[in-house]
Amino acid sequence: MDIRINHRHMTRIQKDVLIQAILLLKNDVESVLRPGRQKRYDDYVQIHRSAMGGPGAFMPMPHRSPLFFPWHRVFLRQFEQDLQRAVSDPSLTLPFWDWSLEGPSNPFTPGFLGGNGDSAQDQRITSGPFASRGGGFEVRLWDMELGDAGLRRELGTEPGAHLPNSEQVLSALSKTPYGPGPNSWVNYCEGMLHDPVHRWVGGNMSLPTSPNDPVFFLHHCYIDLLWERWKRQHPSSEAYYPVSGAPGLDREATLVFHAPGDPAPWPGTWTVDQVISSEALDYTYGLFTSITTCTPVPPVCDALT
Ligand SMILES: [Cu+2]
Repeated sequence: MDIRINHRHMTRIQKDVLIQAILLLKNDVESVLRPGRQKRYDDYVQIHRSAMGGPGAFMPMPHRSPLFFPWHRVFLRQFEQDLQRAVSDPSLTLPFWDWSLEGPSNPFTPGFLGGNGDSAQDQRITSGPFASRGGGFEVRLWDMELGDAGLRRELGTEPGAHLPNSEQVLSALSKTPYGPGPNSWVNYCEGMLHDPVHRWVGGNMSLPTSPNDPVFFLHHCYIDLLWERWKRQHPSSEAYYPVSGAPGLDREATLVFHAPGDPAPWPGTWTVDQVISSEALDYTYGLFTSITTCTPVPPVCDALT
């Protein structure tokens, strides 16, 4: 069982292996969707873009829909397993970014995901392993074709964008049922927790091609954790809705990662029902196990509970 942890509990070696794996997917591992024209990392950008609309969009859509949690769960797990294969290290796991914590939770450091964009360079980031100059991660922006180079961020500048605080997270977690309706768990979490973080990071994270920024995966990992936490908090609520009778959206629906006639990005298919438990995909989160991954710094450990 793979155990995902908060990025700030990762060792230096774990961070280095994660960065190395991301760079391998970006620069070396061949694409499945468009071999010879992009790399494996770009496949994930392409898949996510097609999940947001436009030509070749997947139907039904996994955004603004009950499919939001299950679809992203499979997407992240496939990426995580590609990372593991890239470095032949099955102990590698995706870390999560708990953006409701301040200070040392910030993953935008030169030694990890790199910093903010430079306004003098069209918001391109200039530090860390994914910087446009001196980094190893040339973001040839995948839109419909590979385009402009350089990863962009504009931290905290979009009006109204914010990082939700812990009270807002707790308030969201109190919402039932799973769906439907604007005040349901899935819609409230997507709109009130997930969306503002994309907009707060800004740059590439504000676009349908948001996985161009590796922080996408740490952000969504925390969103995935919150679904697990919500299920534990509301054991008598259905973990997913609609339960049945809504083709394409109910528990029997097969999650869609490619348009009909296009190549599949990976072998195998999953129904919603098969991914409602993270353990069924062979991973869990450190804070739901007895395994303590916490370094003995009291504020950090407190934040885990
Ligand atoms: Cu998404």
